[in-house]
Amino acid sequence: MLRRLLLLLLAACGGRGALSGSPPGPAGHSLRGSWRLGNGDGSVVLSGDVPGCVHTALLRQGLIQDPYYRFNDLAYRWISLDNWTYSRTFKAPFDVSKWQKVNLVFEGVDTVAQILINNVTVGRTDNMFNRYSFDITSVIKEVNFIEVRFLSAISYAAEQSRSHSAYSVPPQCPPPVQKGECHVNFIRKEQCSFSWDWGPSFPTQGIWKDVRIEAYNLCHLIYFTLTPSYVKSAQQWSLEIESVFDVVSSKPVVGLVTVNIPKLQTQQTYTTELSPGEGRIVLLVNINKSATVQTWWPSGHGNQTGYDMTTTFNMGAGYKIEKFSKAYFRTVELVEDPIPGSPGLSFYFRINGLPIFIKGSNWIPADSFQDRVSSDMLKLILQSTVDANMNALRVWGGGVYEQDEFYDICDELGIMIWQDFMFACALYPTDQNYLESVRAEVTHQVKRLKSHPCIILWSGNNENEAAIAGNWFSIPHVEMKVYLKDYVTLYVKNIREIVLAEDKSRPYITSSPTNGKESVKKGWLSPNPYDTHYGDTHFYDYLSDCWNWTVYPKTRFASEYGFQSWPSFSTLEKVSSTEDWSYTSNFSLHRQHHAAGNDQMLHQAGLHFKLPWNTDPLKLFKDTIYLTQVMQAQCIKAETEFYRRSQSEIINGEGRTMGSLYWQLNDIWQAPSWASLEYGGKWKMLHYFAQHFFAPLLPVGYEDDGVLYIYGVSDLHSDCELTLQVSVHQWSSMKPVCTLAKEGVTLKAGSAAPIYKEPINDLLKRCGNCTRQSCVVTFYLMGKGELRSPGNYHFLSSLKDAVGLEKAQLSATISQQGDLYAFVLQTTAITPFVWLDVGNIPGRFNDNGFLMTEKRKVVVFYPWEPIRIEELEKSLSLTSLMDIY
Ligand code: BMA
Repeated sequence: MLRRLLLLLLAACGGRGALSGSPPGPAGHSLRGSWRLGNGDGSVVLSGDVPGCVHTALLRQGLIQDPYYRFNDLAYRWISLDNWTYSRTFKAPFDVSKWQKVNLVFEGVDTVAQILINNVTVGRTDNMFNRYSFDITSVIKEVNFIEVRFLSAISYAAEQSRSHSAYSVPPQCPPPVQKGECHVNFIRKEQCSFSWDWGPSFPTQGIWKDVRIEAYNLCHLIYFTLTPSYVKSAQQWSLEIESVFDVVSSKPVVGLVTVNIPKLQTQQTYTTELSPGEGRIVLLVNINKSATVQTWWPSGHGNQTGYDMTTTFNMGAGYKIEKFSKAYFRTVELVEDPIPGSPGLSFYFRINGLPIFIKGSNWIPADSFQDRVSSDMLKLILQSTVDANMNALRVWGGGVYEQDEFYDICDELGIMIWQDFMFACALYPTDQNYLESVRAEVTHQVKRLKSHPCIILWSGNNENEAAIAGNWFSIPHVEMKVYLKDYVTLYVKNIREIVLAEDKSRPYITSSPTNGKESVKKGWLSPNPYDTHYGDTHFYDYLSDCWNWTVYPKTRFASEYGFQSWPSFSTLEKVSSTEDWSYTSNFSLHRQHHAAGNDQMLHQAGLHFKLPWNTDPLKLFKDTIYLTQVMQAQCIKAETEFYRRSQSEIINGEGRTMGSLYWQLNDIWQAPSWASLEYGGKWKMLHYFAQHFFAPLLPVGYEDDGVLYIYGVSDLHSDCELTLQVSVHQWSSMKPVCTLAKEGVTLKAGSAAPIYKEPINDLLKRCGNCTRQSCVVTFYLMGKGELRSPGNYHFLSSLKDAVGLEKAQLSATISQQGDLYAFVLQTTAITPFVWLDVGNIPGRFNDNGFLMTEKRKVVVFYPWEPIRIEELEKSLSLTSLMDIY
């Protein structure tokens, strides 16, 4: 939003009167476009786009292949080890002598660079997340030569680590399986760009955001932010408008500011005075009490209403700025209160006064090369987020603070954002230069992002409290003190202080996972940040049986948990060649960045399924991919359903789980990972499952001590009267052996409660000749009108032990219906995990990966681009569990 505002502002004032006597408003001129790019010794010279990076420039010029192809991440390591220079000439777009101040503004430089204009060094950069503004008033001429001389991020990080000689700041290097670079914690750059356990090492260099010249007299608006608040005593909304100016005038600048929100019948005018230097205007606009304010709600809970608003600054001497923005109204509270019957504290979010169960996932960078993350791609992934019934994402601390458009879309779609600061899985230095750089970064990012209603939380880092508590880096006890001190210095005395000063409207936590207030009590570092009685937890266990809910922590808030799977063959095919297409190829090993990951997937799958077997190696590879996706979807279903059904109860002091964010939403490249969306946006089976297990109304089945329980889970705002339908099928027959309808089930708004209970033995007896191996239980909830839950099921045994499951004849006929396509599926027997795959055709189904107990089912395909029915017919492959043996 802010970027849009700035552009509007520049458009409104840009260049106006610039060539006449005394220009009133500022002038702006972007230096986007084609630059000259050369490597350290001048042996490689090409043109490169700004915004952009060296890798994508080389790729566009055909000087390298797709960096994601096969083993190219290793082959192209030289690119990041070299020191590149971007340069160009440009004409001053205006008569520079007419302006009091001319700045060179970089919205983002990646990362370490010296900036020269006409051979004069005008500044240096060392932080990818900072915004840099250099005063070039005395340097700029009519025709100019600008150079941005980069130093390799890898060499810089190594050098910084070497010169930090007093004590080491671990980890030195990532584990070898990640094939990455060392000392990333010494550079303020996307931490996963030096490799991660799901991503390649591509430490980019480049000007990754806009760069422009800004010229002004008098004063210039740098930041403009809106923060809503609700004053309970007055029962009134107000809006804090903060404007930060650079004032170049030697005298105070007096002006009039008018704020107008027509739909809320609110218009106010203020007299303001800016003193020379950096000036701030903070205005509090009280919203007309007779207007009804529609609040902004998370997806699934209401509309995302925003109000058009105009702010006009009349700063004298004809200097007028008009800003058009959207004002949103919502409150957020992180509730950490005692819970009767439970030690510890709650940990949940209240939005507009309503406790909301957080459903979603964790966001990582959508590409190693940020300039390839298009707005179309963001829209697609974020739309897929709400389409899967999610209402939140955590922007994880090892990536980047996302581009403005990301947050704009989240505002519009109602996706709540848990925003980490960019520190992850490491200890960090706190020397003066480093801290200053971080302080500037945090100040900038909070100012840039705080107007977004989607952001509901600031969080200091990813897992760094846990790293100290668990002594991940084997620091001898006697040396620990300095690291504890550094931790508090960074996340509490600096980051937290800045956040509290800049934004009082949202909660701040120091880390994830953390024990929240309890960690604060323990000097900000808990001995066990994974404590289920406090704060949030991360939980990973690849060895235990994932269908067994008793292995999961009954936590207050599950902010990370997950299992890996392989992306589909059509996605892998683009970056591999024939010899790579097996589960144990060098390629398959190379793309797996998590030690033993490929084995863990087979181990987990093997607990409940027979592993695929085929003499055709390609079929075997595809079937194995399919089974890893089945395993992942089923595991995360079990775990998420456990968290959702734990929201209203306390058992042995644990429970009241109010959030489930699985790890991870999206992929950075084509490789095995925890993601539910593949690189490019294709839905894995898990994402289709998420649509069900995150449904607003859901029945959840599980067993405890030989008893089947069904819970009702509701995110609805009112209590509802429901009928629970339970059916039992023999695997060998499509006709249920028994059905049962339980009427008059009431489920309270925003709660989970047991609605059905039956000992398994009774159920088996009641339903003819059922055994655990021969039968399966399915169920759904039905309410008044359209209200209906998705269907759910409970397996009574592992499917590898199932008796009566047949290889079904499964077929599909496709017909076009407007922009959509209907797939009529027919089967001859009960079919578990039916999977429709249309290869590279972009789009998604309305359902997939399901258990088919009916003979016929219609599935709808939503294409993301116009396609022809013949292409769908040609690309379609149907797979189900029994097809892989
Ligand atoms: C979590 C994350 C990431 C990692 C994931 C899977 O701890 O914070 O660091 O990718 O686990 O290992």
